[in-house]
Amino acid sequence: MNDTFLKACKGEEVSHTPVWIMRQAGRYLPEYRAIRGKADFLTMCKTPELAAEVTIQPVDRLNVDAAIMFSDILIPCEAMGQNLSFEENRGPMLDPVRDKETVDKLFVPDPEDTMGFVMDTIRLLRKELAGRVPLIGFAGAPFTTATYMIEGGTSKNFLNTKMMIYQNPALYKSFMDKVTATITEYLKAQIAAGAQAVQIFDTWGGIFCPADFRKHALSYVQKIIKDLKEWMKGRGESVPVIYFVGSTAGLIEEIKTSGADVYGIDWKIDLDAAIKRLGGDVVVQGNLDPLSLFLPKEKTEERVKDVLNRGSSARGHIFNLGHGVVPQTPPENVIALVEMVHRLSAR
Ligand code: 1CP
Repeated sequence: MNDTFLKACKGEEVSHTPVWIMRQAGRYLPEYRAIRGKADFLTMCKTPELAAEVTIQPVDRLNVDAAIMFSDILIPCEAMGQNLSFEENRGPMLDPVRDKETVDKLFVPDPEDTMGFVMDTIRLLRKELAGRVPLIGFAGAPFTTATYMIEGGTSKNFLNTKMMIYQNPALYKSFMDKVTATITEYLKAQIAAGAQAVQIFDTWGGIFCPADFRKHALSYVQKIIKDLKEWMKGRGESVPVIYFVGSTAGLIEEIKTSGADVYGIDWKIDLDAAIKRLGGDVVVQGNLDPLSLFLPKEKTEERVKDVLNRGSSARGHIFNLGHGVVPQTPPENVIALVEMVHRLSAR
């Protein structure tokens, strides 16, 4: 049983720095593309056997210290009553939520009834992994999830989202209350099904100035984490919560108040500087630039050493990229990265 990841989340001593890779199950792996060639993305998410298979692929191939269940942050949007599809090469498409009538039609779903396939995937994975590595569950943060729901897909400047926030704050709040309740119940269901850590992805949190981030994004994350912690306490459990925000550098003092056990840091700030601003006695995850995997191997290794050195000033460090691995990355470079982290951090 490899528990270095869970130990590091708790700030306990470990024999090496654990490493996993955001988006480790995905298109850069030929074995993922082979399955994806036969099934569309949503079918893969909704078929526990397929979702479990692609979750385990990077564990086999890369020797990472944690598995992250294969799914997507937009699954709860469909469960709330919104139309969701993934168009080839266009990414996610949703019917935009922009007025009160549409918000009123959304509901807070029972996760087992509407997203039971996710919990089935988790239960299957716990059996198949059999303690080999811990399993991470996840959800999008309310704000990041809401941007897709409001824009109807991905966005460059989030105009419709900010228009709703600035012009109709009451509507935004009532919408976010529903999204927040949905994600809270969804994460509880994942933990009850066997997720051993959960990560909240706030990929787009960095599009705000800090004051707006606190009010319109962070406050909802704080509520989720507080609810989760109280609920876990009642069950005698303490599953680590990781909070990842894109464009972390401008928001370090903010994420410090999130209540998370582990802070995900992107690559646009030196890890030791982030740790210092977080107060030092913290657990961090990150933060190699994903495109460092295109450098010559010895240059990548220099950067890995540098991240490990900087990370050593924290109570705990989980090695990861500063964001997801890109589809063009050669798998052998990702394998080499994991090997480097293990070798260079061996105590
Ligand atoms: O065509 C395909 O095969 C689909 C590509 C794909 C994949 C592999 C999508 C569509 N989602 C996923 C899986 C996924 N998404 C995981 C799997 C677990 C793992 O990490 O291995 C996870 C954790 C996510 C989370 C996710 N989805 C985020 C947050 C993390 C991040 O990368 O910032 C976001 C923003 C999404 C939305 C989404 N889903 C898919 C795409 C292409 C996108 C991004 C669209 C955009 O750029 O706005």
